Order: sequence, then structure tokens, then C-alpha cells
Amino acid sequence: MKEKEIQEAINSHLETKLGISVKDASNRDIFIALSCILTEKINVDWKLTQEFYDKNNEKQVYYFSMEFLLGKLMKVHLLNLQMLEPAKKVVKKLGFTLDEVLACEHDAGLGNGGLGRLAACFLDSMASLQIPGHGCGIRYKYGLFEQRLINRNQVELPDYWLKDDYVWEHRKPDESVEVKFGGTINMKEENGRLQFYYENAETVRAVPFDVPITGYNNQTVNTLRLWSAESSIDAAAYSQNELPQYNDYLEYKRSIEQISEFLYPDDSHFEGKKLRLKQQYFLVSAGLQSIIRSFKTNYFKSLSEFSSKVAIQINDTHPSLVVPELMRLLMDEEEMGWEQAWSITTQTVAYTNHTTLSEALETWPVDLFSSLLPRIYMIVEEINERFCQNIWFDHKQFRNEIPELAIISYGQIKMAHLAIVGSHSVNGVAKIHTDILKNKEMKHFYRLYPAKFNNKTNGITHRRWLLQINPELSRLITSAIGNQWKERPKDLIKLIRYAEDPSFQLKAKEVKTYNKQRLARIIKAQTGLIVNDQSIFDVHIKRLHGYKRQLLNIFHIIYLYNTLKENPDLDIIPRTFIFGAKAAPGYYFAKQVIRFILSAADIINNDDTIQNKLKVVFLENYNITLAEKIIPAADVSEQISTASKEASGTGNMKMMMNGALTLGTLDGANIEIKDMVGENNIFTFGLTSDEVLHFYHHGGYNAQDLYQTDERLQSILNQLHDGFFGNDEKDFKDIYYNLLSHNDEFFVLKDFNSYEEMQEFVDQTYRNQQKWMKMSITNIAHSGKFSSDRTIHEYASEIWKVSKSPVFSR
Ligand code: GPQ
Repeated sequence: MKEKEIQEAINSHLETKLGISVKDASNRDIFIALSCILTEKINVDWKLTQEFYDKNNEKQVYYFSMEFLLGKLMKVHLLNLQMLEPAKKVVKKLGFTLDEVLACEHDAGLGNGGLGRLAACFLDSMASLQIPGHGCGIRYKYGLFEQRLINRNQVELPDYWLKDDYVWEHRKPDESVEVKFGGTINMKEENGRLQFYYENAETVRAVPFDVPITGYNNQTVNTLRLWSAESSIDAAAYSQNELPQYNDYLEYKRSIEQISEFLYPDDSHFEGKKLRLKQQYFLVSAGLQSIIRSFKTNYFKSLSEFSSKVAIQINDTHPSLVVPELMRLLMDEEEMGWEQAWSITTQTVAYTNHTTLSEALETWPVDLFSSLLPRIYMIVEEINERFCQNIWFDHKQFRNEIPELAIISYGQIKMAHLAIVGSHSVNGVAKIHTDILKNKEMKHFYRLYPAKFNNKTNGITHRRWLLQINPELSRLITSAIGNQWKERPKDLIKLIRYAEDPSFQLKAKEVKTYNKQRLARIIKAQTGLIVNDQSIFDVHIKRLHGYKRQLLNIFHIIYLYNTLKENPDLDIIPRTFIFGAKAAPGYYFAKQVIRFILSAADIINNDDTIQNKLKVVFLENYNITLAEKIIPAADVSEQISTASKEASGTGNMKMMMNGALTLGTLDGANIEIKDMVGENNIFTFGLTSDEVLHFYHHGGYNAQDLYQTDERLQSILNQLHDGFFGNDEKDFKDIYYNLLSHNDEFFVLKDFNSYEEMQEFVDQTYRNQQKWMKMSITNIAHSGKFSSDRTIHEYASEIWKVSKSPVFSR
């Protein structure tokens, strides 16, 4: 769309829909007008895309996930439809600024962190690569909580993101399905088959809301289908034959709607709540019913070809009930026999594992599971029985491993085992993570089914995380190597020629400074702090977690502070340490760490004697929109998880792509970043994953010894213990005891020395700006591998067996 058209469309919308003229319009009015213009255009392509898929019988991919962390979408659509520049000009002409208009959209925060954002990046890449791939998720009424920092404490507020209507969703009541919970199962023999009937089950109406997912400049529009729970009976029907007991009805209605009410705020942590299991089954059952229905109407009548036309990827074990639910639908509803249903199910489903943390493993108690999902439980029992029998008779060498491999044992259902047994592919999300799965966490399964296991190193969409959030850097890149990198991110490697080019270095440095100044203004507005844009911006943004070691970072900051207090003239490059992190509401230790960082920040930021050499900023309510502003401004990317614990990480990729240098452990995808850029272009430190695993195997190390021998650590730990940082001094004692009496589970003290040395080297390196910029440009040049286009290409060809389906030849 050209400028003139956009302008006319906005005017016409304001006049005919709102009855106002531009001079009376608010930012939100302009936002709504633009969203309507986009929606009209998107809808045309959406319909054509679906018709094209139907007509050509294309195999469809469905990405099942309890989380889709989309953030805002308007800029994505403008960029994909090549309308960003004209829209910016028009909006300006009308007396507005596009950024303010875009800010009217509420973040769709339907995810906790990496896993949910990965799902969103995958949707973007599938549409941009013209792969018929769709998302299947839950339309939570409340997304991830909004974080406020009050008196240094995290306070959680509900995220009511739907309060102004969500402009991108389309409610499809005609495509609703029913999902059943509880009750008892009756069996009857009919026509020689066992039929299963539900008695006294609770029936929930699942209503789909479709969100269009546009591809980049290619007219493909795929679908993210989000399910919402509604009551299937109205008040009149509820009180039939009874006195109208309206209060009872309201209670009943609320209990149903609760299912899609909120996102569980735990990241990489299993919370065995019944409502969560309900959410999981709700997603899986609604999603599968709708897939089967569309398969039957659009493709073939017989379901025998299902697995050649449908691929289902499950995002961790959260949707692993697809295995028994697909079995149920094929057998009970479609009258298939077990063997055929099993072959279709396993050929359709593929499972991605995202963590080896034991506290994240999903295991459901049999009583809870079987009372909520009686028919599904029968099927899981049968899957387990057949699986164990199969090992006993056909894999005799594994007989001793049966108790360990079983899906049900000691009254618990192990969802990872169900997912492995019920799928044809199991993948980890970075090389080292997949190796740990194969050789440690899932080693028996790997020996049993070697061919199922494979690696798919994560990626991020370079369109959003470079092109959209860093237009200045994108322009600079394009001026050097042309436009093609936008569709072929690997072309970024052509930048390597400019890594040592003084004029390119200068321009790249100018872009970084510009982005740092912009972030400095945001910091000023949010916190009142004035930060020096010539200082090193050292960024640690991710969920707050023991293993992500925000504690190691703040320990080092305090060490620097203590050193400066002794010698204020110490020659260090000024640093601004920037944190952003939400702690799960029930994660006490993580909340203590937030308090600790904020307390240390107060002391450091208000100390005039250290000559402004250190500033510590904790930005409230870290979310996608904030990440988009921080990442382009980062000089140093903190990726300092305890080795072996971070399956992949994706923030590391986003920051690298924007020219930050990684300061990281040899963990997750950091290792592959190092392999790409070479060890001279990354700062690595710390125990290796083998060393960490070796320590765990031998009961850890002795943290007390380090306390005794390392004066730097002793000072900090004593400060913690003695209330140096506290209003309320008692609480930081917890951190003290956590490290010293509980033997420092995450090796914070153990890795301190090596981290400190590497931080010192970062400081030294930054003094040589030519070298720094060379390293920075080298990182950008090698970041193409970490585009999720590469990842999706691998899933498509190696797991899903789908190819590109170009809706229109351009
Ligand atoms: N991840 Cl299991 C989450 O964000 N949430 C989870 O519940 C689980 C994993 C992350 C993982 O910690 C990161 O290392 C990965 O980069 C990310 O998933 C995507 O794979």
C-alpha cells in the first residue's frame, strides 16, 4: 500500500467508523484505524492461503504449545506487508508518531520466557518460509503477571491484556468443540466393538480465536488458533427442572471459564496443580478435534492417511496428552483398531525437550489424573502395558531397565516417557543439550530408540530481532552487503569483510551509541537514574532463576564496588549493569535475589565517592517490548548459567545479532556461538558441563573452603550476613546460608574467580575500540545461523517432511 492509499484509508476510517476527524483523533484511534486497514488486507491473503493449502492437499504442521509469547504485532504486520515506511510517514503527516501509536497495543504475554518466545519465533519463520504451519494454544484471559517493584520487592499485578479488545483475533464460535472432564466411563459392546460412554462428565465448550500470522513479503498467512473455555449450557438450561438457582449457575460458569483464565507463571518448574492438567487436556483435545475435523472436510474421508497430511510438534511435555487423546479420537470416535491408531499417532507426533532440570519434569499422580481424565488414563495404562511388554519380549537386554523406563511407576505418570514412546522424533534444542539427553538424562531411551533422537539448535526470527528492532543497524548492514540478508540471513556472513573496515566500524559504533542513548532515556524515565552512554552497557535479561546466576553478576558488581571504595581512582571503564527479570511469584529465593540487586543498586548508585564508575539498573516488568529496546543497546551479553543447565538460551542469539559480545559459560547455544565466531570473539569462563556434572555426581564441592580462602568472596558474604545491604537485614542471610550451608548448588562461588578475570578482560578489551568493533561486527556476521529460519528449515525437512508451499508466485 502506498502512502496516499494509507492516508485515505485512515481518514475514511476515522470519519465513517468513529465519526471524528484527524484533529480530534487520539493515538489509539489511529492505532485502531491502522489495525483495520491491516486486517482487511491480511484477511484477503489469509483466505487465499487456506484455499491454496486445501486445494493442493498440503501437509499441515501444528505446533502445540501452552505458551506463545507474541508481544505486539502491528509492527510485524507493517513490516511483512511492506507498509512500515509509508505508514510511518503518513502517521507523521497526520501529526502523530508511529512509536506512540504502536505503544497502544498491549503485549500479548501468553508465555513465561524462552519456551514461549521460541514458539512465537517459529510461527514467524514458518509463515515467512511459506510452510503450512500453525500454532495451537490457549487464549489466557490473563497473560504473565505485570511486575512492580515496590520497596525493593516484586509485586505481581494481573495482566489483563484483553481489556481494550485484541484487534488481531477473530472469534470463531461455529468452530467450537466440546471437551469432557471427569465422570465415569461405561463400556458397552456394539457391533462387535467396545464403545465407551461418559457418564456425569463435565462438558466444556472450547471456542477458537484465530490470530493471523503473516509471512515476510510473501502473502502467506498462517493461523495461530487460541482456545477459550466457555460454559456449554446457559442459565435457562442449567436450571431446567429445578428452581432457577442463579448463584449455582454463576459458580458453575466461573469454574468452567477458569480453565483459560490465566497462564501459570512458573518457568522451567513443574507445579502439579489440577487446573494446569485441565488446561493441558483442554488445549490438546480442542486442538486435535479441530484438526481432525478440518482434515475430514478438506482432504480425505479416511483417516488412514492422517500422518502423511498432518505433523504435530509438541513444545515440551506440556501438550504430551496429544498422544493418548489422538489415540482416543481415532479409536473411540473414528472406530480404528489399536494398532493402526498407534501407528498413526506415533508417526504424527514429535516431541521437543527444553530442559534437563529435574524440578521441571512433569509427573502426575495417578489418582488425580485418572479422576480428571478417566478414559485417557485407561489409554495411558494400555500404552504403558504394551510398551513394557514390548521391552520384555523384543528388547530383552533392557529388561532390567523396565522400572526406570515405564510410563507409570510408583503411582506417577511420567509425561516425558509418554512423549518419547508416543512420538517418532525427540529433539533437544542445542548440541550440548541433545548430547546430555542422549548420554545422561534419557540414555536408556536413546539406546532403545537411537533413531528417534536428534538435535535442532534453537533460533530467533532475525526479522523481528534485528530488522524491526534495530532499523539503524539494519540500514547500515544493507548499505554494505545489500538487501538479500533479509530473506537469507546466512548472507550476513558477507559483513565479515567489513569487520576491520575503519569507516564501517565507526558507523556501527555510532549506531550502538544511538541505541544506548535511546535506552538511557528510557532508564531515566522509568527509574530516574542518569546513566552514562559512554559506559559499557552490560546486560543481563531473562527470567530470574538460581541456575541463570544473576547472583554471580551482582556478586561481581559488589566486588567492583568494594574495590573502588578502597581505591576510588582505580582505572576501570565506567559500566552500567542492566537487569530485567521476573521471578515466579512462589519462588522465594529468586525474589530475594531481586531484593538483593535492588538494595545493592541503591547503595552503589547513591555513592558519590566512586565517581559514577558504576551504575546498576533493574528495569521493572521485563517483557518483549522492553527487550526490544534493551537488546540493540547492549555491549555485553551476560549468558552465565551454570554449565549444563541452560538447554539453549535464545537471548544470547538476539544480543549477538545486535552486535553485543557474549560473556558466557560453555553452556547451551553459547557453545555454538563460540564455534561460529571463534574463541577470540567471545568471552567464555567457568566450569564446563562435564566438570559440573562430575561435581554433582560426587556430592558437590566445599563452598566453605572458598569462603575461607578468597578474601573478595569473604567480604561480600560477610556484608550479606551483617546486614550491609538491608533495611531488613535478616533476609539476605538466606542467600548467605544458601551458598555456604547448602553447598552452592549453582557454583556461584566456585565460578567467581574465573568470571571476575573474564570481566577484567572485557574491560581491557573495550579500551581498544578497533578490536571491540571488529569482534562486534564478526558476531553480527556469524549470527545468520541463529535465525529461526534455519531451525524451521531443519524441522521441516528432517522431522515434519513438509516443503515450501508458495501461495503466490511473485
Ligand atoms: N525453557 Cl522446560 C523455558 O523457557 N521454559 C520452560 O518451562 C522450559 C524451558 C527454555 C530453556 O530454559 C532455554 O534454555 C531454551 O532456550 C528455551 O526454553 C527454548 O528452547
